[in-house]
Amino acid sequence: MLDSPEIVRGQKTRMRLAWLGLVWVVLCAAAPLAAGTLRGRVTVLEKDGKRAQDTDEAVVWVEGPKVRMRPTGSTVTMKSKAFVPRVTVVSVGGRVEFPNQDSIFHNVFSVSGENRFDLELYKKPKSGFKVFDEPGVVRIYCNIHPQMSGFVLVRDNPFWARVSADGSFTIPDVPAGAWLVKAWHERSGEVVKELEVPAAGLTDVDQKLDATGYKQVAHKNKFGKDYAASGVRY
Ligand SMILES: [Cu+2]
Repeated sequence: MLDSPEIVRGQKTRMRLAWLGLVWVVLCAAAPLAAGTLRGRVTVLEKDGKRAQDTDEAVVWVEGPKVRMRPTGSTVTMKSKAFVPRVTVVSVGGRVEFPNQDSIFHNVFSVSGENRFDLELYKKPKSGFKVFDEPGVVRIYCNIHPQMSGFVLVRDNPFWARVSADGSFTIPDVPAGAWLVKAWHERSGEVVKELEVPAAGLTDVDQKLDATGYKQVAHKNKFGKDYAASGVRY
């Protein structure tokens, strides 16, 4: 028995839909996420009008894109009464180890908002760690030696880069979209640019950081007191 014209039409429509569905699935699997590379240059300007010698301690990052990522940590060594490296970048959930390689006590701590912590006193060969759960700029100090200071930058996506000594930076695979691009150096603070990042990326993301107004001020110890007044000696 022959099918009626309505049944044939219905079968054809179903087949066409099935084909369209298949084409859609193949296209989705084949098309990479639209993402491009951000390139640019950071200039840190000092009081004397010259460029900073430590431009490589500046960091550029993209705020906005949400991606799943495995936490990445780092190590900051306390060595010769200094944090090495002075500036570290980790992801949210990243663990930072703080080994003390000096034969004297150090006490790394921070009072930076939700990321505050205090690892108390230890010396070589002991180590301590902190897991950073909030994005932001975390200032780290030693409660014994006021001259020891450093920074942990906690980011909630992988789209960041340390700036090279010549000021250049490259952030690959930034998803296309409208994002905030921030550049930071400890003596200038942040500058923000709102950028529309196309799938082809951008090559001229230049940022000027003004460190001309920077003044070094004494910070407090973990008790919120002046170091000299605390009476702590080790
Ligand atoms: Cu110390």
